[in-house]
Amino acid sequence: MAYPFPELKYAYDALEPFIDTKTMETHHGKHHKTYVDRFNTAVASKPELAGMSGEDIIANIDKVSEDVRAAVRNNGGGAVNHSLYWSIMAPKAGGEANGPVAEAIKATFGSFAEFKIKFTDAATTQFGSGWAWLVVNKEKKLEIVKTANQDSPLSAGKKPVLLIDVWEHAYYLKYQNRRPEYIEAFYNVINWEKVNELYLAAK
Ligand code: MN3
Repeated sequence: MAYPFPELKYAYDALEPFIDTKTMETHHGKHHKTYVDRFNTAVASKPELAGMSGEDIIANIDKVSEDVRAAVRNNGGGAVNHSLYWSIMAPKAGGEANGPVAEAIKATFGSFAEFKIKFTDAATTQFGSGWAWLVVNKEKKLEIVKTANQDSPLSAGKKPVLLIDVWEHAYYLKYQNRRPEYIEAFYNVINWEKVNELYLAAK
């Protein structure tokens, strides 16, 4: 198995002015590339993991042999999380949710505005490096969770449909310490079409 380093479906400058070109270049071309390379190195010596997708490995992290588990958790998580993060963003996107996931958001949180408050709060209050997520949990309900470092809700049996990277490398070049401004900007680039696709698959 070799976990793929995905091409972006948009140019590095396509998410301007919300996510800046330099951040995209470094984040995708350097940070993500490094996670993918280190993940592939970590699993190369484990034939039992060959044929499993990166997502399956992260979902079954407890079964990964202990000598490589930390490397797989951190770098495999970094590989899988970033691939998903790029896919749920797009140029000329954002705004309020639409489609089936919008119905589920309304049913779960009361309104899109209430969801936005709660998701923003999770992203703002994740202490240090990590992610905030909208997931479909084991009861098939939407839930907002946050994780530290490169941990994924997949490891807890939850299916991500939306995620925001709140590591400083995701925003520091443009926003410095102003994480809330980056989070607010992120809502302008959410690819709700992809989020709907993930939601329907998770249900
Ligand atoms: Mn990142």
